[in-house]
Amino acid sequence: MEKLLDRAKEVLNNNFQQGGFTIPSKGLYPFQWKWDSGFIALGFAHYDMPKAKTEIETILDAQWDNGFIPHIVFHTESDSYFPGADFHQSHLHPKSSKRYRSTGMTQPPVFGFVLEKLYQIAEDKEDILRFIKDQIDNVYDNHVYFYEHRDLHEDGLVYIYHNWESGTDNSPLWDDIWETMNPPEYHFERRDTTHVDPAQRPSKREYDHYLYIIDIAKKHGYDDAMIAKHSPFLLIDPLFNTALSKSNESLIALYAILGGNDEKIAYLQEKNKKTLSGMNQKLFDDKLGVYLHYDLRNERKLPYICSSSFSPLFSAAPNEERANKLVEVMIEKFGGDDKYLCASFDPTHERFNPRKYWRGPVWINLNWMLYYGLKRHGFETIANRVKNDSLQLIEKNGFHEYFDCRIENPDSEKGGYGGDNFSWSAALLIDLLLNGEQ
Ligand code: 9WN
Repeated sequence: MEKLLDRAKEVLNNNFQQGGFTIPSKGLYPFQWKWDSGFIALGFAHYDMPKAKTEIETILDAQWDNGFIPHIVFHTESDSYFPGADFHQSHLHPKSSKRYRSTGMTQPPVFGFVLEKLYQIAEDKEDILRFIKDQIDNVYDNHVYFYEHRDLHEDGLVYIYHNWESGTDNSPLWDDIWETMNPPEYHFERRDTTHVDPAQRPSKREYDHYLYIIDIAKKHGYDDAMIAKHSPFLLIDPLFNTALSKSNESLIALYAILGGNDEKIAYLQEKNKKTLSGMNQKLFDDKLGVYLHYDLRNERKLPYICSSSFSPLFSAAPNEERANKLVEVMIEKFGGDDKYLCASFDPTHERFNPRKYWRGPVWINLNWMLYYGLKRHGFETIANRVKNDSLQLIEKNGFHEYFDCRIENPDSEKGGYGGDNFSWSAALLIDLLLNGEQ
């Protein structure tokens, strides 16, 4: 394990850039991504706290004046990624950053719980508290942004307007949304498929849908209210709301340690209560026994089980009965003896594809959340299985972006897919190895 740890550090160190940020994977993802940078900071925190701080400072420096944090910050002019800054045109929003070009969409709000983890990991508590004091209001402002601009029905549930906001970017769930759309054929040069086997990435037609939603948002200058009116993709995602709730909890805990922030604590407590009851009322499905995605545009639940369906374990949402049910479904459908936990999509479903991006493979960041979530709700044995499966997958295949969940893979020897030397696989392995016992 010592060797694996060294290799993980090497991956992170090599992906760290002069500009004070870390790319997810060379060539494939040459900029700074929002939720990646949170996970990356957790890895650095274990052996190079200054880099962990820099990672967070840099991404928060690109925050907009309305509290929004974009999903990609284009620090450089690299043309190895499409769609880049010229396509996204973040300047169309009047409150966008004047210093950085970015996208006009976001990703799951991880920075609250990332700051709390940094606090737990740090040896010098005074030093890390000074850092947290400097940064925490930016994260708080981001939560206020979500509750003021993305909580359509004021039920504490915030929406996403693009599949790339979910982080689980071409989940088979979105197929149901694509069926409601008919975007034009775009002419563009894909860059991802020059780095990765196209069989492991989304199709050209799927990209047409992705680009079309961005064009609609651009037409409205990335105005939230107009997007909520016009985007064909408007969803409540259990993973996104779980991250928000867990981060609310962490901000409350950190503000309490810092002292003198009663109003902010009261705001977060009130909102968090709503988010948790919203998740239980609107997203939990008694028949399937998991949390589902809710399609706001078409007013329906999407009846599919994916790794995000179990992610509320990471929060306080499930009571004992619901937590038991979640674990039962996870083991029954995703956890057979022939599989590593936890596939990103229901392996018993016809839309499951073990090699393609978010349509089946195991992702280490979801496993990381499930590991801590299972522990939180008292499922030690399964939590340890998720941890060991993650370590084994990396040990066997390297620091890939995603992994085949089949232990005996009939297709090939290879069980690691997508980008290689992938930063969050390395960062979260470091945390699982060094911090996983806490
Ligand atoms: C689009 C960077 C990102 C992750 C996402 C993952 C993938 C991008 C892409 O890579 O998405 O954001 O081009 O496919 O799905 O979760 O943040 O690692």
